Amino acid sequence: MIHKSGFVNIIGAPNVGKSTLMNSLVGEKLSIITNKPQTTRHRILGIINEFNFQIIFSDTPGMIDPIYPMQKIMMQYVEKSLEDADIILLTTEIGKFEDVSIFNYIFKKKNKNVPIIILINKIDKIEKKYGKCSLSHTVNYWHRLFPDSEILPISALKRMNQDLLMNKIKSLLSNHPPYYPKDYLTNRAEYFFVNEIIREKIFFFYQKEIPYSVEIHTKLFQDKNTFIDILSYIYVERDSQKGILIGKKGNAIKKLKFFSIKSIEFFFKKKIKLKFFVKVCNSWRYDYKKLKYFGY
Ligand SMILES: Nc1nc2c(ncn2[C@@H]2O[C@H](COP(=O)(O)OP(=O)(O)O)[C@@H](O)[C@H]2O)c(=O)[nH]1
Ligand SMILES: [Mg+2]
Repeated sequence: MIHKSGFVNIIGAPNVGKSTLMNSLVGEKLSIITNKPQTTRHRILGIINEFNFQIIFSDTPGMIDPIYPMQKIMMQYVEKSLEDADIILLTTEIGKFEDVSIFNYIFKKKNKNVPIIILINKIDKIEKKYGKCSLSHTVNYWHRLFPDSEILPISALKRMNQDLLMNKIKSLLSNHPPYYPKDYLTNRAEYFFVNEIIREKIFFFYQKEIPYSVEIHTKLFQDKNTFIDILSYIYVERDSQKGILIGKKGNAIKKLKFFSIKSIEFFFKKKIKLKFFVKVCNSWRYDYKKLKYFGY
């Protein structure tokens, strides 16, 4: 039997729908999604296994010009995923015309023969907001930048053209044995998803710099048969942020806990006991040592 396998890496600007796309392709919510940029901080693998193929998707942080150390590390993940890709899904959205310097960068970093598929996402918005001509505008713009690449309009949210995309990917895969055991869905451990789910809730419930200043570190994840016992530390960068996170009479953190539990229970399909500790870790985003401690 011929087995095909390969790394399909999703890259693109912040907020274009990379995480939504990976989750919808894999059929599991592995990556968190918010309407704010720079939600995804790590590279996350999502694996599809069939008897004759294995596709390893990578969701990556949005491409930006990095300013502080955490962003620099985030961009190293993007760089790495340009280097090890077998297929690149360069994702953008309808009506978006990005800076050309990004593409020069992609060409410089990627391997010569690696095909790029350009995905123009969010085409479900055509009728409502943009009108049909905007799609042809966007397609033309990308075609000029990448004349050799296939361009596919999709909607990750509404799963439009997903079959077309999957067929295209399969046709480009090379013969190769599986890279991961065939029951693997991701490269991440359970506590990683706990961290990410809590972080997603923080993006929803808190404003301004709070979500960007927060890091979660799950110290305990113990499956006790009838429930899972979890202890998560929430780190903020300053004392004042600790107050905001906890809120008046602890109301804010109670709400955070309630909705985190709901989502974690949904993810693991099991009852959860969750405990939070809020701690201050001064300016951790700017400190390579602390970033390393947090797994960056
Ligand atoms: N209308 C529409 N919205 C989408 C689509 N895909 C993603 N979004 C929204 O775009 C926002 C950013 O999505 P996300 O997957 O987090 O983008 P990422 O930063 O590129 O990973 C979220 O509010 C998504 O719900 C789509 O196909 N159509
Ligand atoms: Mg993302």
